[in-house]
Amino acid sequence: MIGKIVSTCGGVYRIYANGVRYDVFAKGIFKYRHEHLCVGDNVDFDDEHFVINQILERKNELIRPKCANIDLVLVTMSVVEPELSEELVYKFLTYVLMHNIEAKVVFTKVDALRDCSTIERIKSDLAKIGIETFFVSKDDESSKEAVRRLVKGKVVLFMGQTGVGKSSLINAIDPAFNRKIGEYSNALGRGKHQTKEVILLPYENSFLADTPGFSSLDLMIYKEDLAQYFPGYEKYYTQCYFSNCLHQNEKQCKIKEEIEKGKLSKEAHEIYKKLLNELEYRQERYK
Ligand SMILES: Nc1nc2c(ncn2[C@@H]2O[C@H](COP(=O)(O)OP(=O)(O)O)[C@@H](O)[C@H]2O)c(=O)[nH]1
Ligand SMILES: [Mg+2]
Ligand SMILES: [Zn+2]
Repeated sequence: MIGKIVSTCGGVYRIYANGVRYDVFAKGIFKYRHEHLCVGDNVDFDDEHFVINQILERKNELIRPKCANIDLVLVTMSVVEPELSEELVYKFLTYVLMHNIEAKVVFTKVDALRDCSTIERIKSDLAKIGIETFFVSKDDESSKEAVRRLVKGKVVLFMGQTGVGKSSLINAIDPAFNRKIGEYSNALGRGKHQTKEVILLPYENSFLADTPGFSSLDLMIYKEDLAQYFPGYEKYYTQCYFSNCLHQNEKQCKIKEEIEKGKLSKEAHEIYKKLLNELEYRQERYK
């Protein structure tokens, strides 16, 4: 039978197939071959002996949070607490885009937003490069409907820091999920971790992935990835004079030209330069 791994716990895999959940083990052969099963995997399993026989080919796979076969990532960012970080939005987006997965941005807690000017500018910058943004609040009916439409028929992963309201949003889609909500802790300066690992929640003909909060430091992005996949840059980067252009002071840099023309955002490029300084070159990985 074919099913999807929706969660794992202590070597037991929970599989969802045709509306039924099965708890199954993996054959030893996976360990032997160093094949790692993960949430999101589509597998062929034996529903009499409860073992997984085979992993079906993955269309994509993220390492953090660990999940396979994602159709859409909703980069989730609070506009109040934890404080809105435009830098983090771009970092998350780069990470998702470099895995060739579609991304949209959901700004949460708009009920608590006082000044809209920054958020409007970010929204228009993202619109320029074809990234859709949504503004939601967990108790607002039209927000709930918008998110329900967004997730229809897809495997959707909510990515974002602890405390931005990922679990709240999932509960807003359907209260029956009853996801634990973490109190945002001012003392710790971050939300308490309530979601320990990725879990896929079947919803109508979709799957919603609730994920543990993680810090941006967990993301492995190298300078070369950033130069190619920074949101909006992939379309142009092959047109730079140097094939390994980092879009700094190189001659005939297409990215800089597009910024001059107003096609790409200046503010975003400042973030790009800041991130570039923080990241490592890929070759350093092998030291
Ligand atoms: N004001 C406001 N608070 C929210 C909203 N959504 C979530 N929160 C609060 O933010 C905190 C963290 O929410 P949670 O869903 O656990 O975040 P997660 O860690 O991303 O899953 C909780 O105290 C929620 O009550 C919202 O739309 N508006
Ligand atoms: Mg949560
Ligand atoms: Zn360039």
